[in-house]
Amino acid sequence: MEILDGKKTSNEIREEIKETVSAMKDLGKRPPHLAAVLVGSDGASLTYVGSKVRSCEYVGFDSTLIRLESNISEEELLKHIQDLNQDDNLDGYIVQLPLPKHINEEKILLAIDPKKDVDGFHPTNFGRMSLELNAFIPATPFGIMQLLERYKVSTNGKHCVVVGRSHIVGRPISILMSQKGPAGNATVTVAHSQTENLEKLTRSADIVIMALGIPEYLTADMVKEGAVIIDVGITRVPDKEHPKGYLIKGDVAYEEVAKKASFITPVPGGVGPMTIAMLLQNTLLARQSN
Ligand code: BQF
Repeated sequence: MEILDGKKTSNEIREEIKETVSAMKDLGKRPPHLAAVLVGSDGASLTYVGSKVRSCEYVGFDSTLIRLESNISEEELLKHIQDLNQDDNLDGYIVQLPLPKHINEEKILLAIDPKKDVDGFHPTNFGRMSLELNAFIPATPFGIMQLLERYKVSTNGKHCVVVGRSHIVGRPISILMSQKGPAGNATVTVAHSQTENLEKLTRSADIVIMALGIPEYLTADMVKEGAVIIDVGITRVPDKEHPKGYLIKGDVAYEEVAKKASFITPVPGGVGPMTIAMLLQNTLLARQSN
């Protein structure tokens, strides 16, 4: 069993980006600039945005955090989006999800200029990715592809079962894994809450990608000997023993599944840190196309 170390790999990618930025600055060019919009003060969202901003600083990017009250109207938020679209000093920006319930996420994502949509959530980027055109690829699927590629995990002709069909992880990773190219060429099945006989499906898989959000759902009896296991889950489970008051659990019963796996991502330290690194990569790409 080999651990797909997302912490180590994301640090390597960050170093690569840092060197590129340093070379840009040496040539007198402006560094990449990322902005993040955070509406409200959900604990997890604050943590995520915080690590994005800190990562920007680490690699030498400019960053701007725009914090807005949770009761902001959709109309007001759209005004901020228009300003960001028109800001020539900004290469890309993200709107941290989830948004408060009174705001229509789809409407907000549609308003983002696809050229600045470094999260890759705009339909234009989703469509372009699906058609194998240049596009911003959503950071989590992009991170999973990088892990598979850098660890030379063989995906060619393999059966990949993706559990979960979200627009941000499950659906896009299913598309990428079936496309031509490195970490692609897999035969992909998308499973979800309505799938019948899921255990039979996951047992037949060479690669299982869990993006369900149910802690420790995938158990050892559900996987084939030698399978590759990618765990996208990150659920905060209350735990009094822990200083923060919670523990982070993946969708995989790690200890038992690891014994059967050829490769496995840990939680924390697997897919999560890769997500941050690929957001930086997308921002660098946005800067390079300006
Ligand atoms: C780790 C996210 C659900 C909903 C909105 C490192 C992150 C997570 C875990 C992180 C996530 C999840 C992010 C670890 C960003 C990934 O060490 O395991 C980093 O910051 N993520 C987000 O911005 O929004 C989310 C999950």
